[in-house]
Amino acid sequence: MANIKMVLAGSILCSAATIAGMTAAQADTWRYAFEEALEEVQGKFAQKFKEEVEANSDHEIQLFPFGTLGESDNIMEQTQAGILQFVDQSPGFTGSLIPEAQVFFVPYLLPQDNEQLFEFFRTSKAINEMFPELYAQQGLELLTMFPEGEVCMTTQEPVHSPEDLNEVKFRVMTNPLLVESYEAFGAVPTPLPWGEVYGALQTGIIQGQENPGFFLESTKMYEVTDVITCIGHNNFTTAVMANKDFFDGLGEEDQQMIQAAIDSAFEYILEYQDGLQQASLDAIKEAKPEMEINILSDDERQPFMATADQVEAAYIEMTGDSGKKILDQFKADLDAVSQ
Ligand code: 6CS
Repeated sequence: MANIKMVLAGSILCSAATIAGMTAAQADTWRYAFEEALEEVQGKFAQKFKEEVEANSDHEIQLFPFGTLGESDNIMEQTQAGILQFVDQSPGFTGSLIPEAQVFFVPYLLPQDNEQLFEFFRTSKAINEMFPELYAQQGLELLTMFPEGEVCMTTQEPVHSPEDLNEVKFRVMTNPLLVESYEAFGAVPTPLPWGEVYGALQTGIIQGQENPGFFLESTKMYEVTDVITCIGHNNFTTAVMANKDFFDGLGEEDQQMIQAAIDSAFEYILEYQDGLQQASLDAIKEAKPEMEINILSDDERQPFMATADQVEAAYIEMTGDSGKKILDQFKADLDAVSQ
């Protein structure tokens, strides 16, 4: 009898230990790197995602802001290698890995109205159904794409037409279509990773660059340039993805919890951007009153808009049938939200 009791007690202890062990093994720490600082848009998104994951599971998210693990290309490589579980990398850089992602750099393709733009990101088949397949081929589970704000140029001299960009060495993110686009705008495009931009402007290696308003302010681009020019040609897009082997290896419950956290961070980050562009431009003006900020008129924008067909043709040449399908779907999705 005593033996049976001991065996029973032993097996209960074993089961308890197994359950405890299982729970402990399930509470993982996941690493998430992004291309911006903690208080910039990608960092705000990441903080919200972390908050949601940690509130709804036993998992922990460790955040790695820009600079802590290298440049954008480095964090992408680390994610593909499985060292990181999550990464935020913008198509501006992913375009060299997934050429179709360059569709975001056909000028004047995205709507300038925020409500339309946000609805496009929510509903687009190209973004939510077609891009995930292309990212999967690179070992990445595409979780979401979202806009970060209207892109404006900062330069040393005023820009009112493509002629004003003549001979201007203009930094672009490292993808070939952005090079095409700024060539068509009349500049001398210079692809550089982000970490080199401030220094290159300071030393005169380049004389211009483009970024959304919040980033122009937070990274103090106004200290090394004198003019901001907004021509409405683009909104900065970024993407969050997971290492695909890691994601596929998770249980359905964790996968759903991650997607719900992403969805909630997506809505949060759109709301966060309400009024952000104007507030950032105002803050720049306050920090440097002599900064010239020019929002070009419709007439002044015309010659920039006229380059769109040429850049679109270059995109199709670079990406073939696959890129054309994405572009066609993109346009159909845009049509749907403009109704
Ligand atoms: O221009 C860039 O390279 C950077 N711009 C933004 C808004 N986010 C990250 C990216 O590295």
